[in-house]
Amino acid sequence: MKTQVCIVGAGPAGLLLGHLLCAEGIECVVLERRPPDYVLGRIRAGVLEQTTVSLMERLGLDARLKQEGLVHDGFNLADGERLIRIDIAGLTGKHVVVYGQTELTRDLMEAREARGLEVIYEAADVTLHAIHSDAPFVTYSKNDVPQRIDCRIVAGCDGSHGPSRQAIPAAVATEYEREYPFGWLGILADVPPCNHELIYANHSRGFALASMRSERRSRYYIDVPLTERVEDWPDERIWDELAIRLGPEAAAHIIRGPSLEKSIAPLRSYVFAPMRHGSLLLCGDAAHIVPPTGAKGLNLAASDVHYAAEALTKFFKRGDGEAIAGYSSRALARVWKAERFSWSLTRLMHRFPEDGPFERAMQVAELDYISSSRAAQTSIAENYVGLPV
Ligand code: RFL
Ligand code: PHB
Repeated sequence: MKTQVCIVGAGPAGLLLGHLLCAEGIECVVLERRPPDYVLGRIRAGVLEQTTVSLMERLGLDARLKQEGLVHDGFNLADGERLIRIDIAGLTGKHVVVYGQTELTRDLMEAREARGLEVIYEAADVTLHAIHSDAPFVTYSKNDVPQRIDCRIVAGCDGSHGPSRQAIPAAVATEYEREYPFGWLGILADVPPCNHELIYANHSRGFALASMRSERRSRYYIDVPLTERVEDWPDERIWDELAIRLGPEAAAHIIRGPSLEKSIAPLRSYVFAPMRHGSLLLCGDAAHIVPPTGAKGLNLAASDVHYAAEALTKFFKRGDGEAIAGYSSRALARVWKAERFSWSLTRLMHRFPEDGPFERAMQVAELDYISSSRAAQTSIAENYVGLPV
């Protein structure tokens, strides 16, 4: 088979890129290792920046997002004693939209036939070849039959463990990494949220987040040491812990229910640079990971794809090779700012095991400063709502 762009991975990055290229009349094929139901079963992000919403709008795939997405004008930081509201709308004139990654992925998946986007699911042993050249190709097997796709560009949208990043020689890249000594234990339940806006809490027993997917479906997280296992956390133990960490005001409104999903995700900051090598562009988690504290992962995948689609359109329509060459530095400029924000919010809102009284005093002072400074709140709000692309 021959195409212009071979996209590896049909998560949000791969599907968004596929749709944007189709809309520009650029040929592409998406290869995904998993079956569609598996992709939709992953419970992940919940908060969309305006940039991500705008991409769905541009594609004309935002009907359900508009109808079911919850517009949030603010969120809250709790520190045991007080609740600091960050008035995103008042401070930036913008808002975020609560709409699950699962739903966004479903919208992109359901539109593929109508838009002529070819996605090959259950593609095994995907391998990239000759990415340093102008004639790369990708091999895989489907139902045990070996296949080959010749293309001009490969887009690596295959998440943090995919083969794309690994195809780039270590000698030409730099990896930046920070691991955190805890993970987030998440619970999804069909109960109304305890608050109409998100609450991020820093409690002496640890971090907690009250989030949601809809007015009837809640998503909560607590941080746990990496040694913990989901089996150690029956639902009631999680609800008890949430009630303590989120504080009495929120606890009074927590409605408990059986978990639909429960999992532990380790926290990590990671950047792989550059995000392009020869004819391979990396987008989304394939190139970077942020801890979920800033709700930036999916949104960064969307902004990468925005830059990639723009570069590929210039390249295929006008033969502009510079656009491809400039992709990595454009994308990384935004990535690093999101890395900084996610790292600093993680630092502020979690109790690190190695912290002593000084580090805790710094957290208290910073929360105190944020609660009393419009400038500090504006800085948080403009990062949370998403920096311009
Ligand atoms: P994905 O979603 O991992 O998709 C990659 C796809 O590539 C496929 N793949 C392969 N395909 C072919 N061959 C191979 N060998 C392959 N290997 C892998 C995979 O099956 C998959 O379908 O990456 P993408 O598209 O870059 O999207 C990134 C986002 O998924 C991720 O950043 C976010 O979910 C992160 N994240 C959040 N982001 C936000 O913007 N806001 C949030 O509120 C938010 N909350 C979260 C999160 C991530 C979490 N976890 C579980 C890490 C909350 C959590 C708990
Ligand atoms: C979520 O609802 O899953 C969620 C919300 C905000 C975050 C991370 C995750 O910062």
